[in-house]
Amino acid sequence: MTTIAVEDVVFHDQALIPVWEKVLEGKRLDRQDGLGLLNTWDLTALGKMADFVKRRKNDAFVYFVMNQQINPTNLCVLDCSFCDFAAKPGDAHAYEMTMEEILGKLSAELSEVHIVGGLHPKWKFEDYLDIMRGIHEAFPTIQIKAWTAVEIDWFARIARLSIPEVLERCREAGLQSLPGGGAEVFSERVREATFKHKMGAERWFEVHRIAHEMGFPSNATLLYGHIETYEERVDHMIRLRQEQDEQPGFLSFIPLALQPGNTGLADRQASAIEDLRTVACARLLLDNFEHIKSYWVMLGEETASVALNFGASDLDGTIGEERIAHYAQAKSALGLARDKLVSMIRESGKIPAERDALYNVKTVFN
Ligand code: V47
Repeated sequence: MTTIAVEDVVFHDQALIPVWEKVLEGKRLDRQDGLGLLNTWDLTALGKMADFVKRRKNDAFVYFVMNQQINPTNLCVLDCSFCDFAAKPGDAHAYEMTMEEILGKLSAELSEVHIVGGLHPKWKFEDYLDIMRGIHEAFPTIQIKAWTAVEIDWFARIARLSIPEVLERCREAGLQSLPGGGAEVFSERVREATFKHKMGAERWFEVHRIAHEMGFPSNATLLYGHIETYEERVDHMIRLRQEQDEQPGFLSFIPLALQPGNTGLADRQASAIEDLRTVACARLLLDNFEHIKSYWVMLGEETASVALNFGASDLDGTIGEERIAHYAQAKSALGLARDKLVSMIRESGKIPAERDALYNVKTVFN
């Protein structure tokens, strides 16, 4: 374990000192502490604090996975204002992937396929199961991380099944874990204003709790950089921490920076400073989460690399091709090669570790 003496961190923002003392004593941070972290301009001290906690948890390792994202359709019955990806029947950008197209994007060297898409107005639960079955049959070694809580809830409604029944059918089709999307911001105010036809926090937590009870690990996200307040960001993280105490099962937390595109929700993407504060705050508040992801697709490669010294311990993966952020005009590449991820991690002074979807380490690049 790496240790840092108190005097190793020079504080220009004196308000951070009591927070740092708590960190050193291993005490849990509270809402006020979280707000102090999000409001600080003392980025150097903040980064050191978050990196200290990151090292205490996972030493100098930063993880990544050889993965491919599949967004099988963008047809969606919802109308969330932050989403440029969703389409209605007849829209020029509406699409549905065939099984052949999906399989054509996969190869046996991948460890994970991450599947998430729209709530298609016509597809049946069987159609979604067929996607997993088809992948699992063709590539049995690729682990399937699929469907947000919103989709699981949708399957339950269209198939008239309970959540445990839906998840059991998904397990039979090859599902191994759930991604963390659909969480957005657990604030009723934000939900009313930006995604009022989508499930709220209670149902999101219910689906994840059932998944965890049934042995499916999952992730959790936060969509930030739009109309949410710092208080709402912090409350979101604290609520996740509480759930992880009660029913553990979250593998990683992923702050998602809004890609404004044509959403009209923000004039510009959150700044790099804002991104780094959010990642660091998450690392320091979420003491029971093993990993904070630096999602390069939405942060951009540069900020994502810097975030590896602000508490992040995971870069997600090669991705292959992602459409949700890119329909909202994300400037990042569509996919990155393994070598690129390794060099981004090395350049940050960390040790690259290739993992599978469940964080089993495959190769350490010393
Ligand atoms: O739930 C939609 C978000 C999420 C935009 O679990 C947007 O490992 C930014 O959940 N700008 C889906 N974000 C993606 C997701 C995810 C991503 C990476 C890793 C994992 C994981 C999960 O994307 C949605 C929504 O919150 N989203 N539109 C946008 N314009």
